[in-house]
Amino acid sequence: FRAYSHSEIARDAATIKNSVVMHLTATFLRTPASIDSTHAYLASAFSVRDRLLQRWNLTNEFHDRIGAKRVYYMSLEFLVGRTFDNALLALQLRDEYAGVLGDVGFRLEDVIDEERDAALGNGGLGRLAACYVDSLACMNYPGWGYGLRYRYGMFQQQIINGYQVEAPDCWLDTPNPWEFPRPDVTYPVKFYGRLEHVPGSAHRYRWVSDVVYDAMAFDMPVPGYGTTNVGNIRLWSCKTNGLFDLNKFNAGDYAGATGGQVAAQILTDVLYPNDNTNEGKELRLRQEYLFCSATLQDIVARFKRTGRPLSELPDMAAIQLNDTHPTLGIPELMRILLDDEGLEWDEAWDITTRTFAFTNHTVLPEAMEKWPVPMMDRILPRHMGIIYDINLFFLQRVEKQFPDDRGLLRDISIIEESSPQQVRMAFLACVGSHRVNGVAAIHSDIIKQSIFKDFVRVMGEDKFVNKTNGVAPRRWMNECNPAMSELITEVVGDRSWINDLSKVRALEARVDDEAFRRRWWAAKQANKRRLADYILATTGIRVSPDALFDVQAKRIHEYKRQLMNILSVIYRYHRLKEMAPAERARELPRVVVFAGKAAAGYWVAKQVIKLINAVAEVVNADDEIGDVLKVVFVPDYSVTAAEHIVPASDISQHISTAGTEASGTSNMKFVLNGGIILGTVDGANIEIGEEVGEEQIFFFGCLAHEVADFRHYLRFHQPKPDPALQTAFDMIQRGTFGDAHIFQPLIDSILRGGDVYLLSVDFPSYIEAHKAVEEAYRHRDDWVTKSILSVARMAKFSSDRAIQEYAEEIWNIEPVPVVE
Ligand code: 26W
Repeated sequence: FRAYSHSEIARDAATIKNSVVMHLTATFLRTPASIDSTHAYLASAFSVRDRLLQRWNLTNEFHDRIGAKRVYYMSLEFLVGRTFDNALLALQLRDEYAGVLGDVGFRLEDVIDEERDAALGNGGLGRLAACYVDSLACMNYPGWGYGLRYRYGMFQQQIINGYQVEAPDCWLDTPNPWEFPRPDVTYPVKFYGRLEHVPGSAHRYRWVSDVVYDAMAFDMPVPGYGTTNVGNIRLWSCKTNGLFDLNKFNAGDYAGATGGQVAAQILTDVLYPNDNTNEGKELRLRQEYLFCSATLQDIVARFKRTGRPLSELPDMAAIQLNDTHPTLGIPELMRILLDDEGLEWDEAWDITTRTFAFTNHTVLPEAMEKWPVPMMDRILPRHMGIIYDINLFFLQRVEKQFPDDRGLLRDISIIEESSPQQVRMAFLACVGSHRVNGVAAIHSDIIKQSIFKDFVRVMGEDKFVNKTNGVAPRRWMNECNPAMSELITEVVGDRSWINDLSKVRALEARVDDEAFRRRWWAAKQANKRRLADYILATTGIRVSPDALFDVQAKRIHEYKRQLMNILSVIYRYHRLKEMAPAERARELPRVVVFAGKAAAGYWVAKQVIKLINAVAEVVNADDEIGDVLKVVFVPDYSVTAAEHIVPASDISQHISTAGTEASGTSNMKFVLNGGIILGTVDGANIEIGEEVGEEQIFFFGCLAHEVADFRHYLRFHQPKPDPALQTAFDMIQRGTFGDAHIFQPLIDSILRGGDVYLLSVDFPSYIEAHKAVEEAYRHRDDWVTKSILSVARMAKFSSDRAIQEYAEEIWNIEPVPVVE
């Protein structure tokens, strides 16, 4: 028993080898003679998982024993990626496993490549959730993530004939060593039905329904680097053991017999692949409710085991809502407290608002979640009633504060008076939380002036705070960039910087050390060669590692302006074609890398992918151009792909229209890996510029406060493209990249669609900024200085800093290192 109840982990080669062979034979029915790469991975992963388990139990028993307050990070998305390498590094077992695997003829890198990403997220919001649980674990904060265990994660992107084609991500077809099924942790979740008022009570109802699904827990351990602490993400899967209809089966209706089960399983079958667009689909609402109900039942059950009175729930639990997607947690907690626990409204509401806090991640109007009242009333009649009451009491309060302001009541109401009426989830989240935060300084200001303007008047400014995003240095430096990490470790003197990023400041002292600078450059070159290999393997395109690597990797969206990027590439191609060969030979060779997925139903975004691939095909085949310009679309962008791409960039583009990108997090990752940003004055770019210094970042474009006027002007006037932009249009329209008419809608979005994202406005300064980048890159010495100084000054953007701010200013929780 002792082996599984203490934090010490066996590290000697013999014990590791034994445990790997044990899993190979006993878990996978293979022998050392019949081992392949897949089973080398599975057996090693299971052996590492045993070691994690041991600490998982210690951690959670310890937190229970000391009665620690926990934070629960509720998110419909956790974009974790791979776990094996991350766990090896966290447990400091990487060399040991490399040795054992080497003995049986496998390279650790190849074995690592056998793992499939856990791609349970779309992009920024989902990856942020994964970085945050990583930080919680590393910093010894008691806390769990809660989410859904989708059977199909983010779709796989294939590029066929230049177009994106989606294929399902069947990530669970192979055994998943990183989850623990918990059939004993299963909760019933109701849908539809009717209400019965409980006589003699004011706010108590019985909700009667035949449609009851089961949500079953799966736990994913989150390895804490260099600490005993192991975090957890608890994911719910929907099942329905009760719903197999034996009567129908006996009558020969086999499809009917399993119909109920199928209807339930659908709830956790797929991740909605939308980033920033709310589709308003009924299945999504049911998904969200299944998630919220199971999570709140679990949190309340755990709290009740402490024996404390419910009034103390906010002293034991803080719940963070990752955008509005889990907002039904608010009326669900109210339902539990009122109907199941018999509390009075005021006490239940006080407990609820002191428990919840809410993060907003976007200001795009099309992303705002709204649910039609009739739909909500049908699926969740009790919650609709609770929301009406929440709104009633809230509006009564507003009315008292601002008598006779009908406009204000209409604008601030949780129920939008449209037909049909809609529940505004952001407003519900705001009313039901004690703190609302944005994810970068500019974004937190913007939400106070736009979507939550009226709430600032009513509830005061202090409720609205900023928590600038951060990223985990474990994955986004130490794991993905070993070459640079070794250099940092050497300068710092040890590996302590991985859990305390403030230590990277020490790099500044080495910025003039010639030998060090050469090794810094060499590390970047090595990463570029590795990416060049990856590009060759995934696209068949050969690129030179000596070129400038210019990267834009993120979801494809009009506001992120990949279109502006590819139009500038077209213009560059035109200029190169106009040059004499001798002049062309003096140009700075450049590899322009794109990567990213478009939502399956987002037609314009998919046309942009087609345009990028069409341009790539022509440019890359042009012998006159050769290595001076290469264009690459790396397919199937993922966390793992990012781990190849991010460390290899010289310049990365974060070029959203000012005021549209809430924060961005890949901007932080690229700079933490010694890359320089070409970006707009938007999101976290601004704070990155403040930290690293204006010399180290290339800004261009209009400012957020200028956007409204430009948009207004462009609603009534056709934009006048500058000569460079016109040149790019002309080339497309001449058919240089194939059928011109398929790209005309993209041009029209600028010329006839009001140019909502202001490409025509920013294009000239964008081209100028590219020239400045080129000029700077030619001065290699200055460039290396920029790169080193940037990394040295990026400590703020560790997710550890972000989590500490949340812990101290919102959650009121403390780190508690596990003591045996
Ligand atoms: C309901 C449909 C839907 C799905 C996802 C709406 C909105 C979303 C997310 C909020 C989109 C998202 O990932 N937002 C990104 O969040 C990151 C983490 O805070 C920010 O860095 C990005 O700027 C923001 O776009």
